Amino acid sequence: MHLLPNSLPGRLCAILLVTVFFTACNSKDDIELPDNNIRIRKNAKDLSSQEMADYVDAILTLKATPSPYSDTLSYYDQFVRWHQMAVEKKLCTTFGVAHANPAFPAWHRKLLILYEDALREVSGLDVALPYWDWTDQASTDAVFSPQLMGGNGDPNEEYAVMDGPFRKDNWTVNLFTIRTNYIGLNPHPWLVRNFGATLPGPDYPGYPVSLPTIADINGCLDIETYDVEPWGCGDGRQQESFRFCLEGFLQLTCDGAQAMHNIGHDWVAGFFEVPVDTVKMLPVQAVNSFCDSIMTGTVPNNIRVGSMEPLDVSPNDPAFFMHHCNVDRIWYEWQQIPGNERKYEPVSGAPNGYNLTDEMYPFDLPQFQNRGSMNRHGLTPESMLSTTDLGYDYEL
Ligand SMILES: [Cu+2]
Repeated sequence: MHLLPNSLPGRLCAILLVTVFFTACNSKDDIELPDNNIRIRKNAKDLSSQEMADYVDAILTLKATPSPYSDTLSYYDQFVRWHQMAVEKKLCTTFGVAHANPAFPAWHRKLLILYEDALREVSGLDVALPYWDWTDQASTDAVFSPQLMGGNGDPNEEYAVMDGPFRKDNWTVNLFTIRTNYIGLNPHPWLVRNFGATLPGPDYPGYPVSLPTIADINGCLDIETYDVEPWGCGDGRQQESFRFCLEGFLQLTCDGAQAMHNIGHDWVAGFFEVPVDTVKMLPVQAVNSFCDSIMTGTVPNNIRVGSMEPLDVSPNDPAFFMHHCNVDRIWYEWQQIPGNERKYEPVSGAPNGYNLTDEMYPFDLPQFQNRGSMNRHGLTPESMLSTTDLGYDYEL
């Protein structure tokens, strides 16, 4: 257990804390959380109206609170940035820790537990993350109701979200994609959604988009192996690795048709066309802060995508966290099968960030070690294997 904070003031504060028997100690290393009971993450449709209101209010408070990890971001946007940093690293190194590799479920479990802790910290309420069961229409209806995430975008407003707590005039998007094939396709500083909409052709996305079914999920749960080499995006071996199956890449190249987690992003975001200008393709560029390089490319200037589509900044839409809570729940369900409890491959020998005891980027960066709360739950895939150790369970 690493309970002592890293900084000297933090350590003095911790010693003082013990000395004066829990007299208030206001170091930023010690966040106050409502209680230490095990939290139950429920299906969104089973939340009471009060639980829905508390969850939404906590998210809005998080957006209005400065990040304790950065001088320039809100606490909510810090989560978007962490996700983007993981993608930036992958764009520069051909591997990263968050996607298309064995740590995908563990990396996102880490992001979610930090997010849940942050919501509890800023609200003072014992908030548990609710999940969106893609196969349950009542769950979909609850998630995208005005009481939770708000609904589909308005076709007359380029599919801007116009209802609910995260509507256009009440929620600002501050971080934009650096993925070369998406820069310019989601320029809106508000949320955009066009549920289930697809476009033909090889890109954006070029395949039908529908939510995963119970059979799809059971197909993944039946797979006994956690992951297999080459530790990337499925290569026609979707049924050989639980992680391939859950993440939802169907091909080694990561292109083409998608399933499960990946297609959930596609479904919420949607794809659409806007009137064509005389210039057909737009040159685009953005800076990748991981390798300090300029990402360049060209994109069709008449294609737009919703906020959940550009992978790096997809947490801009708070529905991201309800989607990923369901991904986490499916991993949890798989872990309940006898023999699967602590399964994880690879233990060692793969690129750094993939292995059981590797620390996960960017949570391991020194600049994010200023609070004990970053390390409370550990930084490795191994430390993410038991939800009970992390303080929560799922109501299935
Ligand atoms: Cu992700």
